[in-house]
Amino acid sequence: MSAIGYEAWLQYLPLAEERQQALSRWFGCIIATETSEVIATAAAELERGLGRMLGVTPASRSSRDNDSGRGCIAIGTFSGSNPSVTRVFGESSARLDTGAEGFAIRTDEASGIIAIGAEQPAGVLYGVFHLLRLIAIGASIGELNVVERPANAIRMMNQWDNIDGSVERGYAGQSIFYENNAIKSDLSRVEDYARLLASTGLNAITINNVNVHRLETLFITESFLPDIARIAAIFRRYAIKLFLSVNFASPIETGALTTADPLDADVKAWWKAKANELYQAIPDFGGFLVKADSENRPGPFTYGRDHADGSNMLAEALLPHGGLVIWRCFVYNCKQDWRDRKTDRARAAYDHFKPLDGRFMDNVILQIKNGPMDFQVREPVSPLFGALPATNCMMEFQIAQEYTGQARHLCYLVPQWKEVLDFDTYAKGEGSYVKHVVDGSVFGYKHSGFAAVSNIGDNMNWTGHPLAQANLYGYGRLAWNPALESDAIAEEWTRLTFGNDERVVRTVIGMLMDSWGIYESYTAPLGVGWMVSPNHHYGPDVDGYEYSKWGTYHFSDYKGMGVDRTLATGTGYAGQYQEPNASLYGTLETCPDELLLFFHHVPYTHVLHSGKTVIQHIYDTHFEGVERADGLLQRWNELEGQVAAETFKLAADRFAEQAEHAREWRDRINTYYLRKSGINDALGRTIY
Ligand code: GCV
Repeated sequence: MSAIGYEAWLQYLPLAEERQQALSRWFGCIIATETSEVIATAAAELERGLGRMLGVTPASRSSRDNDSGRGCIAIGTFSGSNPSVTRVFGESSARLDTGAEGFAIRTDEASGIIAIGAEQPAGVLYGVFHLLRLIAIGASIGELNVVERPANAIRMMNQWDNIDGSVERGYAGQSIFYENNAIKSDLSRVEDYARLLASTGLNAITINNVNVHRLETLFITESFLPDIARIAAIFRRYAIKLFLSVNFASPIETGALTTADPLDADVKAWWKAKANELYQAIPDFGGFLVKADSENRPGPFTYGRDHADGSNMLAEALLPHGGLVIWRCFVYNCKQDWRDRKTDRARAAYDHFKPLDGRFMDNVILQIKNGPMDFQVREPVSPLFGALPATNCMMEFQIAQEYTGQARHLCYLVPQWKEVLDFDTYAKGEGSYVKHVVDGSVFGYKHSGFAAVSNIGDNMNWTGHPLAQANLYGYGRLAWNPALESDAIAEEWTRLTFGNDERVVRTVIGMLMDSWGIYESYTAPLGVGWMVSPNHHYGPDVDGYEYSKWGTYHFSDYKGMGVDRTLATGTGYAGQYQEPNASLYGTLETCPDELLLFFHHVPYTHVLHSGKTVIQHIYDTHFEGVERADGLLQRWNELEGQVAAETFKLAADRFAEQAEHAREWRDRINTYYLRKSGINDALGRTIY
């Protein structure tokens, strides 16, 4: 029993004695002959992991000098200097489909070697984490013949950390990178974070908030670059490339120029010089992430230029160095008039970027949020996926639970992300799934992949809610392989974190898998979204954003609710999808229940496919949601004594808060709709 905390899923709990003995015959020594620092990281991880699980640390060898009398584990690149790796994979390594970053693991009974081989050191590191994971979850390793390669080339984390130590939408404490307007001098925690990320297969990180404020604008200047280079060096040891969010108005805000016009010759020259300086400090620098013309951030619109002009200018500067520009599509009018029912925030990303398809340079990638609004508990998939055949695209998820309970409610998001990834865009006929748009295969993108907003902070358990670690872990695993099932990922995480006690494992997986549905049932109904308190976004406030400028409305009146986004009578958003999705969503009769109010304004008496009226659905789900939130607390309480006391208490307090808070959601929403509609609950339950 150990606390879910700092070690997260890399606890390497000691195995049962019998298994330790059975395994020890394979681990007489660790043979790593190459000098690469990533391979050194991999070898150190093997020592640590095997040492803890087996109770004895295998000796390290830099050549095949096996005096242990037992088998050994050999790690290295296929073309490297490790003869044991070559012996096991032989000529066949050329035919192993590992790609640049994948790996192969093979057990060779004849030589007594388990070999981990890869094209590149990064693959060796991923292979080591994979083998340690197999051992920890109880898999057999006697006849391993594994070949894995990541589906996505870019597997990135986005930190929304600020130099003052705060984290935008952070629910797990302060930044691990910054404090008091400086980069921390002790970065040991950053190293431990790099290790966690690499263990799930991530290979890129942006270390500052996309809202780049005054001091963070200076990250690309000599005031900060030496410290940024220190951070890059840490991530490099874990095969993770460092990116920075940059301020589009940097030429002005650093005091160099009076314009940031992307077509201005001085501006172009300034960014080119900047890129040279950056690559001198960090030779493997990844590139820029840019939020422009969005939520009051500067951008090319100021100069009458468009987003292709803006991103291409930066891309030209980075091109000679192999750098990338990741340009966010979260661009919409945040000063909308709520009286105007034709302007639709959901349309904005597509309306801005679809006409620009084909105009972006090869080293620009558009980063698109999974839905058209903003990380709601339920929204449709962004219609931009599949609509940009000639522009590199990548996915943006949010691991931080901004609208899904803020690490106080349990909401395992992997099933939601899976639904997005498995959505068929029909971009090139049936089977053009989002996961294949973002892995680049549908349109043959040059660069593509995944990004997500992190959910970590300096809380000792990283994520605030101990079970929110499952989202961090699950994101990395999905970025590596979107075909993994949600429950399989939940099971891996649970076993790695809690050990292999079947009762604990089954209970935790069940709770994780039910949690998204539970959260959805007591919050905003049928895909309409929001209904949260303005600004901090925690807790219910049905009309909190109803008369605001943010473009997030539910339009409830005494007769009905929902947003008419049809082509015929509404904003036309449904028409941004390709057929058959456009008709599916645009037609009242075929629109799936869970998204009904996203696409249609209907009377409260409208009958859903489920057979219930909208109003009765609202009442029923909100009453059930509270019961099921109570159920989470009860299920957790049954694990008392089975889970480390500290973890048990931390989570129990949060489950109690969730159950209590679910009541607040239920009563506010049910009361609001009873008062608006005047229609009583068919079951006569208490509504205020
Ligand atoms: C980083 C939402 C969030 C903002 C966030 C923004 C974005 O609006 O509430 O905090 O800003 O999305 O993704 O840029």
